[in-house]
Amino acid sequence: MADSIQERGVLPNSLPRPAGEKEQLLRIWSTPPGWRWITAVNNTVVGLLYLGAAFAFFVLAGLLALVMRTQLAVPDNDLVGQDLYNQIFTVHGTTMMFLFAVPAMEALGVLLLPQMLAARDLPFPRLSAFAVWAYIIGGGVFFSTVFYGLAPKGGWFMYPPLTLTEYSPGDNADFWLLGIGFIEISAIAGAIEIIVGILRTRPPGMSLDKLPVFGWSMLVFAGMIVLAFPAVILATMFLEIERSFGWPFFTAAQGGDPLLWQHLFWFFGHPEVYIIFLPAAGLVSMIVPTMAQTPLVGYRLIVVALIAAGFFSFGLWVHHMFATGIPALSMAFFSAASMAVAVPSGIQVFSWIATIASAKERFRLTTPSLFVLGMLFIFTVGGLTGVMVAMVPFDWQAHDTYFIVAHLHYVLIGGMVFPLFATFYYWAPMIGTRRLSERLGKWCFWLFFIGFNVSFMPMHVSGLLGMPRRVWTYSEASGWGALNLVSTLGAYLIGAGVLVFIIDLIRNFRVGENGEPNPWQAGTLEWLPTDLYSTRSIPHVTSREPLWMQPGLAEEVDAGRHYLPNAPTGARETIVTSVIDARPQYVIQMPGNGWGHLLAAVFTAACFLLLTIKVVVPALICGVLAIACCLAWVWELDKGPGKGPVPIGAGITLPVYVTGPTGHGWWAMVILMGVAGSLYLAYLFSYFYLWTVSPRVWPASAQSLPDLEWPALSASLFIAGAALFALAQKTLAAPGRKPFWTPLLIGSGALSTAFAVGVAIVCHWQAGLRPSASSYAALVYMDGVLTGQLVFAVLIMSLFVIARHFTGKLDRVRSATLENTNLLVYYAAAQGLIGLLLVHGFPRWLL
Ligand code: HEM
Ligand SMILES: [Cu+2]
Repeated sequence: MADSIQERGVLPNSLPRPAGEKEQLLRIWSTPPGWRWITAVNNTVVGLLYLGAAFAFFVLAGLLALVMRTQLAVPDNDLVGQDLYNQIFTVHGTTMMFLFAVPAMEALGVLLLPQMLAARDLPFPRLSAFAVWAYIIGGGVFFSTVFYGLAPKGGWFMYPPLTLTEYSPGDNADFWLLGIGFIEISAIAGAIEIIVGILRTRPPGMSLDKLPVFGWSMLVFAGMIVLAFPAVILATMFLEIERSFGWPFFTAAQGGDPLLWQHLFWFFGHPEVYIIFLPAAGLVSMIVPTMAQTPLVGYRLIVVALIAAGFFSFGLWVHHMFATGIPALSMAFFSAASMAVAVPSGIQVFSWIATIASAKERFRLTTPSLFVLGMLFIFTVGGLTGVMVAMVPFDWQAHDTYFIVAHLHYVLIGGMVFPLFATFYYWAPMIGTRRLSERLGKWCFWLFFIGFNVSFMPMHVSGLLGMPRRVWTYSEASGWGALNLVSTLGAYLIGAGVLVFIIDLIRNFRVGENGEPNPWQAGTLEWLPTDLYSTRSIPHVTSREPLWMQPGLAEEVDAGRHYLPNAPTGARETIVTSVIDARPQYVIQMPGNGWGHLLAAVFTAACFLLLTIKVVVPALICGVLAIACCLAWVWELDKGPGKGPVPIGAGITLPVYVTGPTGHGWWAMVILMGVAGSLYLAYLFSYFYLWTVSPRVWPASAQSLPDLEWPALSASLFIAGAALFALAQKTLAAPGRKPFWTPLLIGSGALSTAFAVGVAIVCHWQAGLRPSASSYAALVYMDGVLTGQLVFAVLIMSLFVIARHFTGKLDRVRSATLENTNLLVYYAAAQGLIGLLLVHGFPRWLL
């Protein structure tokens, strides 16, 4: 199709564009003036806010790092006491990992992807705006706990039993648990937006094979978030429930196991490192070709390496547990696997070097290039120490010493912070009117690079000399004083480098209309001339570097000569294309600015934070308000087919409303089910894991279990519920008609599903099982909790769909809302049935 459009000479469209078109686009996509910009949902505004917030958290956590380094500069220092030091390193680590690194990458996704895909926006702008506000509010409150002595002290990985109520009384640990659980939900919301955006809003012609590498890396990134974050969400649920209600998941005396936390945490925590690193690698793969003015060497190999690294990183979590006394065989396996994962990273490093070597003229040593080269050096050193600690005997030596602190900062700062600074310098002219200063940029780089090595290189040595991590002070006699002083001086050099960057930013960066459209002569679409509406028209893409291969494209696009040069429905919209080969499928109508998502974020954050300090009733009120705001916001989403098919240029006419598997909403729902599914898999893992650890608390005979009639009843109710919803879908009539049995079927389906969960829980209570009795009992009730929360969502969505029925917004054509509800119902029923099989069948059928 790509060629035929060009051959037919349809694009670029040579007819003059009608007057006023551009003004209309500007009006539709405008951001409200003054302080009301906070209601904006446009990715350009929200993405910048997101990135700004993430960077602010980097600076804040960096200041805490300086406090730590100052404390450690000389032996026997008493600048901060032990308790405060514990809070500071916990908040530093947690903020860097959860409030800076992951959000910064999501922010770049929200900010850069629409431009790289020449989409007017990603498909769920309000969802991203919601996620951003939730993160800013929740993160801000979490960070501020360090000023009130309320901050957690258990380290960023919060190992129990240290973090159980016995050893961590007070609310400090709860702030970590609820704060982080909540921020992860916002990360997942962002990941859904990114996946659907990359798969469905690419410009016509940009088949997956032509997707910019950053797009690929974000796809892997978001997919990994969907798979990995639920494990830690489940772990935080376990720990919070154990702290609040005493269900023993981690207390060994009652059949729990602190190692369960470690498994769940590192099943997330190891991939987390790649979640942070892979998008950064994607960014480097965009910058290097531009600076070398030549296509990336081995595009396909890089894509395979990204996917492979993402995939294998899930198999490596146990290497964080070599010192816990796990079986030797599994140590051998995970040790080998950990060394093997160096291969995909190596492929990427070699491909960048090859690209630099094959530069047409000379590789341009700009500030972004310097940061990329700095990254190559630092990250490689971190990778080498990584291979060292992947070896079990060495790990036993170095575990929990400053060697690990050095290693992890080499990997994280080399792998992520340097690419991020390269990104700032490289993409600033795309967003603002000016480039950042090359002169100040070089100062920033050298201060940062030298400071980093001065600070962290000596930590390898102090670690090997035995200095443990997470100590607030050490004695003169240890002989670590000189090394620590050097480390501290280095840290201040880093601080100076960051300061230079901030000064540069203030002096040279202005947000607004584009100045130089393509200052680095890059080949990808984000360097097309843009405005608030993104590009003036959406180009037809025929190569991986369209700006290099399709001369004149920028002018054509800016003159409105490609797709969708106007706003045919009079509102925000963009083209949705097919997943593999990006054929235009329909025009998506997108929401504009509004308050709903913002208030929803405020109330959600308030609900979680009030729960943390156990102010239950106001928390519940905020919860209800949050749900109400969400409903008000989604009410407008299903706009219906009212506007009819519209022409988008090149003789193509597209519908503005689709349902079923073509629709973007359906995709989001399916990914959400993936999230729920990985959460449940983590639960299944926990169930069998604790059974193998402490079979003694598992029932010894079928007598202590409820009779089989109960699960049978529950199962039939689940099945009936799903069937009633399926039937309701069938009763949908032609527009304008409202058959009375539709709401009846939906309502009874929802009740049936709710009773199913109720029966499953009640029968255990009847049989005398109490959740705080043993880890077995706690897990049984946990199944009810997990399916129960899905059913809670089903109940709310059912009321919503019924309301739509009565207001005439639900019929055979306009059925997306019910369709999505049904997907959730089917999923909930399936999970419910698996749960019944698990808790009633196992270990009954083994007895
Ligand atoms: C910018 C300069 C930075 C400096 C000077 C610095 C310094 C430190 C120091 C001294 C510790 C050790 C605390 C202890 O064990 O007593 C630490 C821990 C840590 N840092 Fe950094 N850091 C920096 C940046 C980062 C970045 C960018 C990240 C992640 C993206 C990060 C993640 C962590 C983590 C996860 C820990 C472990 C916390 C724990 O043990 O619970 N740091 N940092
Ligand atoms: Cu790891």
